[in-house]
Amino acid sequence: MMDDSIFVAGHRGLVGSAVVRQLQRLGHGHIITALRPQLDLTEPSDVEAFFETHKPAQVVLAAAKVGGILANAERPAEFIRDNLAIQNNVIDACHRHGVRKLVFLGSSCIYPKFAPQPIPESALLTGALEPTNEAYAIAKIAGIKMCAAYNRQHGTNFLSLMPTNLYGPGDNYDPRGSHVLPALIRRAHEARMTGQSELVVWGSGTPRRELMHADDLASACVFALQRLNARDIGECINVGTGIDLTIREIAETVMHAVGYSGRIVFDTSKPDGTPRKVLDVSALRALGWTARIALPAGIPSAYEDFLARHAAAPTATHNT
Ligand code: GFB
Repeated sequence: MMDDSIFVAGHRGLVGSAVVRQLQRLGHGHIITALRPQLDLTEPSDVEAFFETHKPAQVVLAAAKVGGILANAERPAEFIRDNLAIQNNVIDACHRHGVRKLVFLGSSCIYPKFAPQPIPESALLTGALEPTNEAYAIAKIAGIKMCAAYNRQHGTNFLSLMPTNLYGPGDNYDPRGSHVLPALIRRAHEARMTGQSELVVWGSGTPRRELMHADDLASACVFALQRLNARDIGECINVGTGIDLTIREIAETVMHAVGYSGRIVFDTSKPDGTPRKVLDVSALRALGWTARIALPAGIPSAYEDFLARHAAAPTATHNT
């Protein structure tokens, strides 16, 4: 694997940048990346020309249109259109250009809103989805099924990894578009800097979320590149910590890391989303991989990244 060329699609995003860092740490010498002006992954002809030129041996598809609960709820058309286009183009190109292994990344929101907890992979397509992110989830489910169909019909080795909610360096801190952890880091920071007595937290504070550092997902991606094959797993495999907290507890953990000690107030005009979605991570653990970065240890590095790079300029949500 270390000699293969690896195309990391979405290398400027939270996940892709972590995968590149991990590969570089391991001394991998042939990492292929492309910036959006040179390669628009939603354009079939761009993707075709890129694969023809670079002929990657392996691919990590970390490019996706992603966002938090509000972005998903407000712009479902963009989430389903862009994600279907990106994955259709890349998955098909991987087959036509003989890519040895593809790691496709989905999300824990592919599972039904009221799935058994912790959620096993077998819960896929057993119930209705959470409405706030249904469009995104349908696109990701289509990606899983497309990889499985190609494996079945063409004998490809396309693996679908389903990570839980992620955070870390390179995150999106846009107040309306971001996921909960970067949103709270930013808001707690601003509350501290401006001496506010209250921190606004969306929803009721009772939903539970499992949060994993992007470096842990990157380590799982490298593990998959090195050690996993599609025939050894089902149609998808969960990647998470197996531990979740309430939104209130997550807010308190962020406040501690940021050094802010005001009062939490809940804005119940904002959606709660799925009540709980902690992943059953026993399948990947049995194959030899576990997450290592506990939330209290991971948040300070995310906060440092926010201070260094994002305090003034929010990143775009489209990570291609
Ligand atoms: O990370 P998040 O936006 O998305 O988290 P999901 C939403 C939860 O955090 C809800 C609460 O319970 C919100 O009420 N929350 C509290 C906040 N304060 C905030 C805040 O300031 N910003 C945000 N964003 N939430 C995502 C999907 O669902 O899960 C994506 O939207 C993706 O498609 C991801 O699948 C894994 O966890 O609800």
